[in-house]
Amino acid sequence: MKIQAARVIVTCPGRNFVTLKIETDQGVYGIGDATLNGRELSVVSYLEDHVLPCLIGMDPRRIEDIWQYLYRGAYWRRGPVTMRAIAAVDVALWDIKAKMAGMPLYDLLGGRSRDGVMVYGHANGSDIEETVDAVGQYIDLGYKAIRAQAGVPGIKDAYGVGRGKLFYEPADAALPSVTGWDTRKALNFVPKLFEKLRDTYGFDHHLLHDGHHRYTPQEAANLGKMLEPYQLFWLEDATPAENQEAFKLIRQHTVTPLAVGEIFNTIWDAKDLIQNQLIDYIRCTIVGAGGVTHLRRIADFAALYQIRTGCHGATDLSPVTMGTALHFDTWVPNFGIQEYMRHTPETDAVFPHDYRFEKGMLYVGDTPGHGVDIDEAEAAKYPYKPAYLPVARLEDGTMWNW
Ligand code: CS2
Ligand code: MG
Repeated sequence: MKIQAARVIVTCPGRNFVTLKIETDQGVYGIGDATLNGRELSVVSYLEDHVLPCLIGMDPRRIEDIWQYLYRGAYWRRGPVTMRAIAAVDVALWDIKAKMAGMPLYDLLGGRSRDGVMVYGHANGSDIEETVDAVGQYIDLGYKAIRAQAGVPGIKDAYGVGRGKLFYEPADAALPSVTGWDTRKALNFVPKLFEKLRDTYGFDHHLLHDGHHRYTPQEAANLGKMLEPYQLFWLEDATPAENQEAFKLIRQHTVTPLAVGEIFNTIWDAKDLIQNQLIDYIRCTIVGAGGVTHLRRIADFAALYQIRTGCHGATDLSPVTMGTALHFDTWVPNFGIQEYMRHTPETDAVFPHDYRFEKGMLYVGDTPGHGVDIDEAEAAKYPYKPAYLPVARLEDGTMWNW
């Protein structure tokens, strides 16, 4: 069996997605996601110019060997571009293997560990009142877990506040827009949001919050401590994690569970955090961290330390990643939660899929493979449009972490 052709498809049904399609000489094809928000075309070039020519003629059944070939063989290891290109190939190959086996991917991975996958949605508003209403809407839709973010008085376009209900799309301008940040204001405000949420809805639902890399370790420790009475499911990206040791300080001061990893690319980004038990949830996902082959390695390592998964699932992760992640979540023994931001109807039409939402859970279907396809005629209707994530500056103009 041989890989006969491989193509990259770029489409923008409301936002940009980069998709890889690998075709075999036996008529079976596989689909992988290679989207890197705001830097999409760099992965297109990496794949088209440097990866796809090597793949032609290879045996698509040798997933592990092809993964190692692309990882070790590049000599230049890791990084978001390389690892997304590897992820796209890896996911397309798992799709092919599962289709050939006539099995849904979760079966090939080892079978079901659970019936459905608990997800969390994003509730946001321009102030506390709007966010409280938005959380109520998610509760009405049956969600068991909800992430809450609100506009902070005095901060221009605080992180996580969208324009519409149920959808949130930060990459929204042809050049990065400038947002603001002020840690003092946020620290005074965020605990009040969660106090109001617990007063209004009680403690039956899981509540989550994303710090989006904005706090120093000391500030993050302070926030975690102040949030303890509200029993969060997790506080995410409380401080940047390039220096994994930074989490030690947070950990020493608070029992609020910590989650990190949406921008990690390999197990090496998480090694110290995991083996020192500095986090509770690892947020790497399929497209960001080298596909099923590598994410499985990270999850198994995390399981040794009772750390659970919490795959990133924002809208910049295409339905191909979402579908594959759901198969992974259905199998992985140390599953925690799955982030789920709904895609627009245009995106859903480009990527027909068989997963479905019911009462706060997502369920994978039984179609052989990962259950997500691409309608190329639909995709062709939406050409690429440059769109960047915002940047953040402090009041005095200093660049900060968006
Ligand atoms: C976020 C994302 O979903 C999350 O937790 O941190 O919205 C993130 O900002 C985007 O995926 C960036 O592309
Ligand atoms: Mg996040």
